[in-house]
Amino acid sequence: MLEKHSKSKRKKIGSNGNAKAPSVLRADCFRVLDEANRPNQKVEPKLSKEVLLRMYRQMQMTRFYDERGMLLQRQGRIGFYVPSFGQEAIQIGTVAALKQNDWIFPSYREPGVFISRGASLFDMLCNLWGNASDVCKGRQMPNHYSFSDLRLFSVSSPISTQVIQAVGASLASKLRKEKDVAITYFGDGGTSENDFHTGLTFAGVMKTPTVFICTNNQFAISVPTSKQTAAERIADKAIGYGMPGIAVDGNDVLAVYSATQEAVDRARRGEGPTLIECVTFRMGPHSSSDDPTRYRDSKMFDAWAKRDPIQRFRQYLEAKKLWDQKKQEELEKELKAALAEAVEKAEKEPLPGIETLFEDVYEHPTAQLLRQKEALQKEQELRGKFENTSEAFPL
Ligand SMILES: Cc1ncc(C[n+]2csc(CCOP(=O)(O)OP(=O)(O)O)c2C)c(N)n1
Repeated sequence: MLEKHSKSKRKKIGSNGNAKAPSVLRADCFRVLDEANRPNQKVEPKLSKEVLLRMYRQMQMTRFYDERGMLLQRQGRIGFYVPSFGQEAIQIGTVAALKQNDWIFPSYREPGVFISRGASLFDMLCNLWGNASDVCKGRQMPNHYSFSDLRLFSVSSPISTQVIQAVGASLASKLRKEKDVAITYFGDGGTSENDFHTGLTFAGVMKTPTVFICTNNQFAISVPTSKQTAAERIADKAIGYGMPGIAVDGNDVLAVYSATQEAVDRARRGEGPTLIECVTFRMGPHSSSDDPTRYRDSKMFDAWAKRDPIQRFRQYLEAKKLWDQKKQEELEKELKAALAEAVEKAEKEPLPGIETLFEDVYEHPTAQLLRQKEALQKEQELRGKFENTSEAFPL
């Protein structure tokens, strides 16, 4: 598949020849589902019923989690949220192609990667509140989850930092003769960062077992991809790094799965890295602080709304007689109840104690830190003594 979609053959391949309706997706993207959501049987992955239904469930949970995250922020219950509306197929399709021991280096817009790897909703929500049960004790930004036991590396805010981290981890895996692959996720904006160039150069030269997933959602906050690069497509950049590159319909979970599976298999066989560009559209704001109506034409949104990855996959499952309205209603009820329970529990958690400011960095705190801790404790005692009196903060 990777060879078939290489640049030289791109014009001949078209869109697998099976798309009848016009698409907002470029014709050179690899896809399994056509615009009427019918599979191209020549490239349809052979997945069991259990796997297909699990993927659907995880996509749906990701959507509900994002909806809840945005609502919690709008209600003033959490401070900030980064939704991934419309990008569910990329998150779930890629993780489905991994083994549990493979390393994952996500960006901040991948709740579905955490959900499908097996992170608990409660633990994820504790990060949104930055409470005492949050593994980072509120020191990370919201949406910056971290699950070392699941080989889910903590999210970095500076974009594309995770690219070089993934290359390092996969090089270590190669040197130790382990078979674990590393996968990393970044946006179209992230490809303009030096870390992208450094990471892919190094991966190509060292033939590391790395899979690079570029989620091309067509915007880096308000900057369109056309201002990010003059390249015809981001996948073409792979040629310069000496690795295969493929552009995939990012709203087609089966296409994302197949392309990732092929790249993961190559990496595990010792044949080196792959760059996969998943073409999609950011259906929501950049974050809860953003208003995309100020810089985006609503027509773009409307066109991509017709390609909702969850609806498309649902139609595919229904055609296979694996899904129906009754099952949908049961699933929605079950997932929303699980989410509501986790929200209720996470919201009740206390905030981290102020003493935690001094913990977890040094095994033996420095004298200066100890002095600061003592000063803070004295201050707190004073505040307690003068609480609710004007003497606490004399003007
Ligand atoms: C090195 C760096 N520069 C700038 C920023 C500010 N910033 C945060 S998100 C973002 C846009 C990133 O866009 P993209 O990589 O396309 O990913 P997306 O947000 O669309 O998922 C920018 C510029 C940052 N976090 N790090």
